[in-house]
Amino acid sequence: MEVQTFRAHSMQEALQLVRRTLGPEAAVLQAKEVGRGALSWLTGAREIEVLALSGVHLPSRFEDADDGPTCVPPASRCEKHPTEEAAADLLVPEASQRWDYRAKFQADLRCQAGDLPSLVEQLAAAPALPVDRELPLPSADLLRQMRQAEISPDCARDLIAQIDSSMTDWGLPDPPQMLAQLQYLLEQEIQIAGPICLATTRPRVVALIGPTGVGKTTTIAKLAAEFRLRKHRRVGFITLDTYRIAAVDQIRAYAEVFELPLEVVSTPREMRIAVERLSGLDLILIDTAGRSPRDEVRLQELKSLLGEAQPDEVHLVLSAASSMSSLIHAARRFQPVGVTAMVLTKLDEAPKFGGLLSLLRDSGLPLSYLTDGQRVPEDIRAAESSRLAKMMLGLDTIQAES
Ligand SMILES: Nc1nc2c(ncn2[C@@H]2O[C@H](COP(=O)(O)OP(=O)(O)OP(=O)(O)O)[C@@H](O)[C@H]2O)c(=O)[nH]1
Ligand SMILES: [Mg+2]
Repeated sequence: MEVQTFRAHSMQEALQLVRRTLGPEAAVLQAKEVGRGALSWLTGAREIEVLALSGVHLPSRFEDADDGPTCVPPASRCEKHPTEEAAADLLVPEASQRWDYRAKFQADLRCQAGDLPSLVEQLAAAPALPVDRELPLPSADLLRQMRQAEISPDCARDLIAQIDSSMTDWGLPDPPQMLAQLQYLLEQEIQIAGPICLATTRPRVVALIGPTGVGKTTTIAKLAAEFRLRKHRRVGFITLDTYRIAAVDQIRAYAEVFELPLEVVSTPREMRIAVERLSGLDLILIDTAGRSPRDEVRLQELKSLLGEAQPDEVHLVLSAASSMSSLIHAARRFQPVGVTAMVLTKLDEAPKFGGLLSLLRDSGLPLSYLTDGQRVPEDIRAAESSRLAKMMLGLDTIQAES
């Protein structure tokens, strides 16, 4: 008795194949839909796979109990773990030693119906996209690793496809080589704006914008400390944040600590005057009020106020700890304000970084700085693609500072 596997385009074809090969008495053990070809996970091609064997007689469950054959009943989940009710249903008259297949079928149905709620729960709890069993093992492992790092299913599949096509001439796929290739592809995708580069003849005007509470003012303080204390450049602040109580006090405190001039502006005219006043400096950092990405009116207002300052760089500040959908939405909404680069803050609060790939792809923005803590000036660094690629894959983490 040998179990054989048959594959065909349809169930009908598969059964014909079984009959032709094993004869009319062949019994089908299992039939399922599977992917067709090595790249089925990409192409979506499907076919039917049937497991069949000959040389045994498997009775039909629909045979009449009186006429049915005397045989050992097929094993079922209900028999292994019978509930009291199902066990009662499965009782067979010992004298006849016959199996009541009709009763057994009904018991099985009841058992399976009882399983339905837990199956539904399992499906709901299952990851959105199970690892494709049809993938060759190294690719499946890589896909699993990307999903654990929270790289979106679309991005992960796309990266696997790129790896497959780039490695076709390399012989058998080698897992470390594939991981290195994945890291390389990610590094290529991460665009880097580079840190703020000061001009020699006039001040560099740099504005930070973004949603509320993402760390704009703190990042401005970190940048000011870097240029003022470490690079000994002349730095000044302009703040547009006259909306939030204590917002001006917050930046004024930093201005006093670093001994920097501060201009508070709330109208386009005041903005022109403030920029003029600070024109002898090397760097003018503009702090802005946090804005809801949904508030179109405030975003327009921000755009027109910033327009008066004619900034060289507008950095969109986003917290890496926010949900990916809100980050993508915020980036889309703020971009028309004239964003030139993106700062990612609160990396220390984000559990995983793989999702950031979707944000970078969607926005197309280059990264300027990454911040990973509240300490001024320590917790900031210029964005670097190789480290971020490792972080996205879960191969590097942010060490929590005490
Ligand atoms: N963990 C962590 N906290 C940060 C980071 N950057 C800023 N924060 C904290 O985030 C909070 C808000 O920071 P702010 O700089 O006031 O944020 P903001 O974007 O200026 O806020 P609004 O002006 O109100 O829109 C503060 O408690 C900061 O200390 C960071 O990289 N990591
Ligand atoms: Mg602020």
